[in-house]
Amino acid sequence: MSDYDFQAMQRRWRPVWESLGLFDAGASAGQRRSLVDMFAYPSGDLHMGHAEAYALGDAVARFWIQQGYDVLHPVGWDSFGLPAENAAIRRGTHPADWTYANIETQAESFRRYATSVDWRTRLHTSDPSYYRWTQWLFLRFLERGLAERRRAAVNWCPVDRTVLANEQVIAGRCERCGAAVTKRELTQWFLKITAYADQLLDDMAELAGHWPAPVLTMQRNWIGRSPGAYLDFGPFEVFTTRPDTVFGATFLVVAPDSPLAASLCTSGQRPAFDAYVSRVRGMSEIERTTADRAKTGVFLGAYGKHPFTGERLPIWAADYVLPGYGTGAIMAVPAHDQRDLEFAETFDLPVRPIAGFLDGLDTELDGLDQEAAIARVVAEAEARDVGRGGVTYRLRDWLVSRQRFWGCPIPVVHCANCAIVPVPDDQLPVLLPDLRGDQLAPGDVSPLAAARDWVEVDCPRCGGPAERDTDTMDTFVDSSWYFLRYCSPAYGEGPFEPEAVRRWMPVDQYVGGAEHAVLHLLYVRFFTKVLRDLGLVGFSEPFRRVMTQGQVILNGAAMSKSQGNMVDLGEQIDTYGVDAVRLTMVFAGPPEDDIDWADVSPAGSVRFLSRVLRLAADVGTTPPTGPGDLNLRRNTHRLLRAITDLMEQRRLNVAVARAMELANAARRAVDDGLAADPATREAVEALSVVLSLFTPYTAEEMWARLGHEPGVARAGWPAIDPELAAERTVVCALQVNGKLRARLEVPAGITADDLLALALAAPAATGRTVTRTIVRPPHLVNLVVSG
Ligand code: ANZ
Ligand code: ZN
Repeated sequence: MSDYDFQAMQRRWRPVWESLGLFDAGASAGQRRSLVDMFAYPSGDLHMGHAEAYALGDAVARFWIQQGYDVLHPVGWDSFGLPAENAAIRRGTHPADWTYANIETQAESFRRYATSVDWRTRLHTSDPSYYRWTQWLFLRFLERGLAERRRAAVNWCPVDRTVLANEQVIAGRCERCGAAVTKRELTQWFLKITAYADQLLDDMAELAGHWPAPVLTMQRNWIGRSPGAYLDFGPFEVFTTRPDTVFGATFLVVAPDSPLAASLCTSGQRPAFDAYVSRVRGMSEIERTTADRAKTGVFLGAYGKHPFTGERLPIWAADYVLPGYGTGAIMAVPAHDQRDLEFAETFDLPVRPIAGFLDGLDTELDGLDQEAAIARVVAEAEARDVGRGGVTYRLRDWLVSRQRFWGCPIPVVHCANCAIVPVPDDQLPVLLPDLRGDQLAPGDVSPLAAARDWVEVDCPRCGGPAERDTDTMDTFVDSSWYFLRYCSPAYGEGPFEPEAVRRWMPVDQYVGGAEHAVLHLLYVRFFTKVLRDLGLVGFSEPFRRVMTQGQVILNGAAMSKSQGNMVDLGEQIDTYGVDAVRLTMVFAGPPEDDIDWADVSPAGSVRFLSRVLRLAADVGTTPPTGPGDLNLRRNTHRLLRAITDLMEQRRLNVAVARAMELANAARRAVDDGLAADPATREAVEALSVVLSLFTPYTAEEMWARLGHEPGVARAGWPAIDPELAAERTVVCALQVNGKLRARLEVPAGITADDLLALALAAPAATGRTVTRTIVRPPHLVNLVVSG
């Protein structure tokens, strides 16, 4: 690494860049673009996952800057949350101490990592100047009836001692600590995301092709729209997706842990029912809905009435029916539904075949296909006033109360006279009291409840004695609107300055981890729609384009502290330098794929970077002379065109591969004695600009060696000469077992891989078993086939 002194480069260029204000939004007269990286949670220093995401996002932002766009690329911290609180309990300190110390550490690493962010945008969600507006927005939700306090069975993490949103329960376990989640009856705040279920689904149409398809699929499944019908069986309605099977219904089942079951149960069945319910309460939803579990349940002693036949149907309670879905009650159709069949077999209940079932409607419509039969039954139910077509969703309202300290206080007070009273806007923010250490230890209620002189206030409405709400908001509320705050981080008149949001939003490119597909990415979409309905923003979707990166893993396994297989970002940077780490991250593969750090080579990146530095030194500062080698010029412009397209498509790893080709071509020219040829200089200057997207220090160093003033980041994307860039094509012979079978027109500069792919896709090759290939780009491919 002798001539690749990354330490010296990192020391030299950082202060120079900072003094130039290279990345200030508004610094260019071009069209505006915004790129937002999912902001960091300040636990410890930046890690490999951050490094990957920031390398990818930064390459896109820097590409835009080179193209002359006026780019907003902000930076901030998602700085409320449990890890800070747990650290404060362990250390006897205040969560802010740990939080803001970590933020400083991360900010320093950020600067060293040389991302093109505008530091003037910097925000922290735990600053009162930020959470004041989180509270303000909560009150707007409350005014619109979109925030509601109600009693419900909620997910409870026994380790973190706080409730969790459904989205934070992964396979029955706490998303954060992995503990098995149980249920509790609590009065809690909910944001009514279900009111936006249809819009969240419908608006996905405009995201298709711009958001990763798996994210959209996960959101669609999470919202889980089921069209069907509500049918009236007397004491209650059921939800069914198969109203056409209603004549096969032989019994009814309700969720045991629902108020409905308790109210229906007769006194004779009460002891058995109570015993059953207490068994069910400790179970997770996952357990309850597992297929081929032995069926359990109790008869409630009550009966319902079939909406069409009037038949008396027994009502059971069974754990496979969940309280939170549909109406929490079903009609059981054992002839059509596997779970109902198993239940009928276990408890010896009738199974009624439903061939000819529509005879029950006394019509000529027997033999309809399923869709028509459903429509027929729904129409008939509506006509007889025993049901109606309807939709249900898997999506539940978003539970936002948390019984923890280090979060945004919920800005309401509870008054014996006036019930729930919002804290007036001009009294915001409701500041957190100064609690630390042991005072934060989780108990059955929020730690804030113990801060009596904070809790006890005068009612803003009647002046009588009242109490503050002692829960704090889910931190996902903080992160549902931060991208808007970036546009005017110091604004004091509202959550964001309308004009600034009009200028920069929605976000053109959002970058972050796919693990947020149904958490953050769904909540942000919901918030944006509510803000639109409040008249605060003029768009419905927050992010035009989303790029989700894979994980950095090691030897095929996820890195984790408990596994002891963490790769330390700081150590990698100390060994290989920032640029080599960044280049390795981007070059490893398509952005969405996982990177196995055992399979990549930061040392290889170092070798490449030292080669390009030498190349720049070889070209040096001498003014070029000579005619300008045409072949090299063609190659340079063709590669620049390819790199431009690849950057647009976010195929960043392939763009890097093309940059490496450009470096090789320039090196060959230098070795052939063309160091002073204008074509060589053009190639190496273009290479510096391209590399400034990925390896800013090395690119700046090259730029200096070529005799330029600092600031390669704003040198401008090289102009591509269309004539030089035009692909020349040549005719390639496709042979099969040595015999000419086809002539393919291919680009003169085609790679062996691309040429082989073309050949294999040709009609002459399809259906053959290729055992060996001979590829000589661009003129010949021979496929050896068997049989
Ligand atoms: C009768 C029937 C017959 C059903 C049949 C299905 C098939 P999705 O697609 O997930 O929406 N169901 C309704 N509420 C339920 C609850 N709270 N807990 C458990 N199961 C519930 O599923 C809807 C179907 O799941 C509904 O349609 C109902 O069973 C059941 F051949 O009604 B079906
Ligand atoms: Zn009052």
